[in-house]
Amino acid sequence: MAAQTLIERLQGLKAQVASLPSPADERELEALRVKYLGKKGTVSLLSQEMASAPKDEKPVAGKLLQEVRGGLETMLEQARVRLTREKIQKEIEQEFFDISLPGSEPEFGARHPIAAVMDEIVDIFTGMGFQVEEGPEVESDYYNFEGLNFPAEHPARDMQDTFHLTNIERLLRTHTSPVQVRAMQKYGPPLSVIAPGKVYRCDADITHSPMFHQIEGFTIDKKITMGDLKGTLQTFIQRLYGPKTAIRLRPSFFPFVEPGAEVDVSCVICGGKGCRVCKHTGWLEILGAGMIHPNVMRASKIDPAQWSGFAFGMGIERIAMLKYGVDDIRLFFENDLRFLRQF
Ligand code: FA5
Repeated sequence: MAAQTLIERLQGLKAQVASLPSPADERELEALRVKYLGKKGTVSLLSQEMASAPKDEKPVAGKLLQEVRGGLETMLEQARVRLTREKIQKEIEQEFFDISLPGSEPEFGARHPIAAVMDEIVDIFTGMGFQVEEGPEVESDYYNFEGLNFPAEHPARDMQDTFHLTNIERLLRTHTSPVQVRAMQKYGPPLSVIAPGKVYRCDADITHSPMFHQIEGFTIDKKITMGDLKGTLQTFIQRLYGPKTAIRLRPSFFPFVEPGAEVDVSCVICGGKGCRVCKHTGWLEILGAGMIHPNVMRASKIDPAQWSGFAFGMGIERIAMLKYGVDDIRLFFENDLRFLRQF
């Protein structure tokens, strides 16, 4: 029998492909693809033969080859779509989803009570026109003490037990007051600043923590008096604890203010009648304050003959303890969820 021509073989292949059963699964699909369209597949081998086919056969053979390849590709693609659909359908039928089962409730986080109280206080002061400033927690001796009128060797330095770093000039700031000097030097007067942040002291018991938070505030302008200080603090306290809360100022000493004062609020627990929390005095001490010392102004090249200002600083944990009736400061830092979930 004479050898078949390329055209005859292509016609045979075309008939064979037309009667191929559609593949039953993905393995069969892949086997068909390799058998006909793979690198060494029938279609590829026949297309290589095209080069040596007689010239007059080439147009017919080329057309046949295209029809065979096109037909195969269409058939395989349709099979792939059908198999994928069947697979998904099977999965849907097999999967059992009980819509009556209760869902798992997502856990929601919340602001830490200290962060929430800080935000509330900062909000009250920004509402009165104060701008927010921050300073570094690793501070120089100059900003933490010297520039605040604590000369070297001055006994007032012992009022705040300091964590010194290996370099004697560097320390963990013991209060937010250094931001006073930094902000005065940066902006000059007139100026109203509120400075929240972390501070550190070598101190630990149920009302003292080695790391705690303070908020500093100060205003410098022409003719600022103690009356402005008292009015500002009274407005702040009444917004924080309610309109019936009273404040009183008692003389006190801080090197960077003159005169200096401790500020008490009428007890937020008993309303001033006297209870265990206020030790039956009716008052709670919450912050230090005073008129900015002329030496602090001079350190920032501000002329105390022209400008005057008040400053105050408060411990946030103490304010939060009073606000929420918490009697041990350590609870704020243990991060026990049973405690934190109560806020
Ligand atoms: C100061 O730190 C002054 N810088 C405040 C000030 C600013 C006075 C501006 C005048 C003008 P004092 O050392 O009293 O002051 O601390 C202020 C508050 O920080 C205290 O009333 C207390 O609430 C809080 N505090 C102090 N030490 C601790 C501690 N170890 N743990 C938690 N809170 C503390």
